[in-house]
Amino acid sequence: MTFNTITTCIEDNVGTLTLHRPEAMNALNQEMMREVLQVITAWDSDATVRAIVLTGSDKVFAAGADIKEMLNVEYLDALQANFLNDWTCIANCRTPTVAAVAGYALGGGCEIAMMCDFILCAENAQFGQPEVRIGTMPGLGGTQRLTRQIGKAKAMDLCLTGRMMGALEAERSGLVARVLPCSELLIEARKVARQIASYSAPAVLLNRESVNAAMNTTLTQGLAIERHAFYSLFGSVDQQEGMSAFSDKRQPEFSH
Ligand code: DAK
Repeated sequence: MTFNTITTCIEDNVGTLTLHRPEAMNALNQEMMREVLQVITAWDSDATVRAIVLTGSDKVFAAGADIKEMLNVEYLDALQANFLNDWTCIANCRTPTVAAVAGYALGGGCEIAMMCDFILCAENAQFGQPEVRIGTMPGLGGTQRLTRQIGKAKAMDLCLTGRMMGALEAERSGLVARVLPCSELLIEARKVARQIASYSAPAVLLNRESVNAAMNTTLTQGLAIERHAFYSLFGSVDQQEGMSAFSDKRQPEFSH
């Protein structure tokens, strides 16, 4: 597959999708959205792709939705076309996703990074929801996911001032899982993704669904979901293999 706004590769069961519009700070235009949707949909139905890394360049992950493309959009057009909604394919994808963020992740850029299962970032990363500065607001989860991930005080601070948050503050606040030297970001993100891809796919799936349930349910409901997911893995060949391998002091061979 060849694309105009992204590049892709699959290696060791890991798909890497790189946003690539260097002339526009990787602004998220509709062509990019269609290309990302096409790739994520294909990889999500390909059992050999067991983890996905979403990244940009070493200067910018994405500077938000394409402002020039939005200049002339009117209310009814946006409403009826479900404008920009296809970006949610990242959040809805069932394959584990790791965002590898270097440089700016602003507006929609920050929002698609937050749609991934977790974010690794480089020391030069800058996160922000600057939409208020151009008379608008986040529309792809910024007010919701950010508030759940870093709490109301910081979410309000970012959304109402439009300021940027650096890598260390993002890590302290719980927005990112790890901060890495710029030169190691992609190498490490792929290593992490390969590690996830090496584990039993059903176990990864249920771990993921259970953690996600914690974001959307009460504690009682979440604990019940976790308990049933845990029990269900007794029905998995890979669980037997994993536990046998531990007892036999050998590496497990998962069949997924
Ligand atoms: N859109 C279009 N072009 C952009 C852009 C953007 N978001 N960001 C940068 N560019 C373009 C610049 O216009 C410039 O193009 P030329 O003038 O060279 O043609 C080129 O990229 C280089 O940018 P700068 O010259 O500005 O570079 P600097 O290093 O000086 O500054 C910057 C980098 C990232 C700090 C700055 O470019 C910037 O502030 N960019 C805008 C950031 C921003 O406001 N982002 C939020 C956009 S609104 C929804 C889904 C999504 C959304 C909403 C709803 N639904 C599903 C309903 C999302 C909304 C947004 O993200």
